Amino acid sequence: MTIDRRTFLARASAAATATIAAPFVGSAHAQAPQFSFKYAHNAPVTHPLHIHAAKACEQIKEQTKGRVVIEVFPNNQLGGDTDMLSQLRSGAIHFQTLSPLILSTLVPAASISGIGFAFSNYDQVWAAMDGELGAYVRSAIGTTGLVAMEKIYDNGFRQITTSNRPIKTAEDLKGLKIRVPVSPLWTSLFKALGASPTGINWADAYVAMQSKVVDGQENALGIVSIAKLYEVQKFCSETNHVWDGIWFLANGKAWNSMPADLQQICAKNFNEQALAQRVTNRKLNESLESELTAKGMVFNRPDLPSFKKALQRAGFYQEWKTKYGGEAWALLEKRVGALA
Ligand code: X2X
Repeated sequence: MTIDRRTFLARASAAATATIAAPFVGSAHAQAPQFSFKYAHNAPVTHPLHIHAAKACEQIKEQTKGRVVIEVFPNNQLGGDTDMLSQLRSGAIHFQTLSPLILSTLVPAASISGIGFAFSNYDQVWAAMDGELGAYVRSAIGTTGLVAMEKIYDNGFRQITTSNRPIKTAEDLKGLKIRVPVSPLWTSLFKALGASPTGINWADAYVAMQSKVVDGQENALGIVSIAKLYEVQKFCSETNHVWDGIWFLANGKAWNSMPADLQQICAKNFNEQALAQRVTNRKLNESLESELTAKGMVFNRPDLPSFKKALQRAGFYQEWKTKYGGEAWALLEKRVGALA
């Protein structure tokens, strides 16, 4: 039997409703939770994002003595990233973890942390995201009815993989059919580099590579390994072209339905696990080159200045500086130096 996506989603959401109702019909001793929330995300269950976020949810249940119960739907069970974002806005789900670049389809300012070749190391990243730039973006998120937790999780520095050729200089990107997440900035970045990008949700990315709709993609090595992209990709070029984070987002109405003491317990656990996840995730990303080489991937270290020069020539930085505005751009450049 085959199940189409719509049927699958309908079943998944019926199952979700049933699970949420369960405590009410359970043993006489079981306290019904006061707040039953759904949290959905795109990561496989072995990814550090899931492991740490699920731990935060368990601890929240424990520390609120069962008053707040958050059920986790990993691995795109409730749809792709942009579908989940719609559900988060409507209140069909209550929490989502999401890349700032994809969030920019709703909050344009959010993608600023993903400007190509901006951050060169994690010290710069955390100084910006735990500092003024992060605060600027969180306040923009707040104006849309969503709430972002203070500490952003780490997806990592992204690398380009392809099935057909190593990317050694910006020239090698010319005409490359590459999958990028659904985000105007990502599409703009790869167009400016001469590639031919297509925005595809992560939920559909593997199939796009397998069926050769695209020849390449870009992601941190943790995802490349966990999603077994080595089955459909051969070359890995260590461009580190974009640092990508993962905001922990709440539907504002659901969040504000909780009294302050419960909000505090939730925020504390989400933020503490973010700090722990940053460590786990970085170790994972930095440890995978030899494992992926053993699986058949061929690594190379590209000529990075050629990419930044190509972007400057294409007017990429100037264009995005105008879009974000001088205030936001100054907060970024304060941490990474002059870009344009
Ligand atoms: O969609 C992607 O490539 C991923 C998994 O890295 C994100 O979550 C942005």
